[in-house]
Amino acid sequence: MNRWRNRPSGSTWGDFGPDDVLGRLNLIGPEQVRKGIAEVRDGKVFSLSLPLDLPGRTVLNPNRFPPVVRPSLRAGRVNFNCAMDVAVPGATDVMSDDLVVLHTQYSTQWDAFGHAGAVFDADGDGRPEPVYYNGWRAGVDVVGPREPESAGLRSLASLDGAAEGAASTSDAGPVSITHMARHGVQGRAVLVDLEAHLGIGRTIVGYETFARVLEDDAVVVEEGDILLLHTGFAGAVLDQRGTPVSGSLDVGAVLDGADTDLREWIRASGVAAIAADNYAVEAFPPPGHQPGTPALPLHELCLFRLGVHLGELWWLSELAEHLRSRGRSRFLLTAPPLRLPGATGSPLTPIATV
Ligand code: UVW
Repeated sequence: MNRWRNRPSGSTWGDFGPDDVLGRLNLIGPEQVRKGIAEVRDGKVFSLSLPLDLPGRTVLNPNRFPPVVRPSLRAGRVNFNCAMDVAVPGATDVMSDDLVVLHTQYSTQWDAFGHAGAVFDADGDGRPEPVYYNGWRAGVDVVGPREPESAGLRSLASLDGAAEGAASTSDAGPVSITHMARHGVQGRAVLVDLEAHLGIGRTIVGYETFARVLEDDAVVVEEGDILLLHTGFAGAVLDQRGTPVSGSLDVGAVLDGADTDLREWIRASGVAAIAADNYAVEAFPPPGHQPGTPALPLHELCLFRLGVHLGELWWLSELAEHLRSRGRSRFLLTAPPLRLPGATGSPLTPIATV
C-alpha cells in the first residue's frame, strides 16, 4: 500500500516507484553518462568547490558555522605533531590526526530531499502532516530529537555513545543524502551564465529573463541533464576573504521560486538536479511572501515535489569563463556527495571535465 493517497500537483511521486529515494537521479543512466563523456573535448578539469570554510562567519545563515578542525587524541596525548613513541615505545614516526565538526550545508553542498518537506495532507485524512518527497513521513521515516539540548553545537559537549557510533541524534533515512552518494552523480551538465547577462547586482530571475538568457546563448537543456547556474555570487564570497558583513553578500542573480512559468519550465524540462554558485539558488526570504505558502518555494518544488536535488555555493566562475570562450555550455559533471548516512546534505568537490 502506498504511504500516500494524495499526490502533490505536478509532482513525480510514485513515477520512479512507491519506495523511490532517488527522484530524478533515476534519469541519469548509461545513456546520460555517455552523453556527458561525449562533451569531453579539451581534456581540461575544473574543481567546482569553494574552500569549505567560506563564505566565512555566519552572515548567510546564523545557524551554520564554518568547520571546526581539531586534533584527535593518541594514548591520551594531543595527536598533532605527535611522537609515535607515546604509543609504541622507541618508534620514530611523527603523527597528526584530526576530527571535523561540519555543518553539512555551510559551503559547497548538495541538499538532500530531507532538507525541505512540506505540511501536506498526503494520507488523505483531511489533516495536513509534515511529509517529504514521495510521501516519506516526518517522525516515522525521518526522525530527530525534539529537545534543542540534543541538537546544535552545544550538544557536542556530551557525545555519549560516540565510541559505538551511537551519538547521532537525527536520521533522514530514505530522504538522506546517502542515496545520492550510493547512486553516484556523473552525467551531462549544462551551464547557464546568468552573470554574463545580468551582472553582479542582485536580480530576481523569473521565467522571462531566464528564457531570454537561454535563447541568447543558444543553451539547450534536455531531460536528464544537470542544470548549473552561474551568478558570480561565489566570486564575491572569495573576494570577501571569509569576512563578509551584513548585506555584503546581497549580490548576484537568484531565481524567483514562486514564478509559475519558471516552476513549469523546471518541471517540464526534466532536469535531473540543479546547482548554483549562490546561496539558496532562489530568493530567500522571498519577496512578497504570502502566509500559507512556502518560504523556499523552489526548494518545495524541487526537493519535495519533483525529487530534484539542489546544490549551492559551488565555484563556477572559471568554468563559465572557459565555456564562454569556447562558445559551449555542456560538459561532463562528476559530483557525488559524501556517503554520510542520515544527513540532509553534504559538502562535495564537484569536478567539471570539458
Ligand atoms: C535555507 O536553509 C534558508 O536555505 P538553504 O537550504 O537553501 O541554504
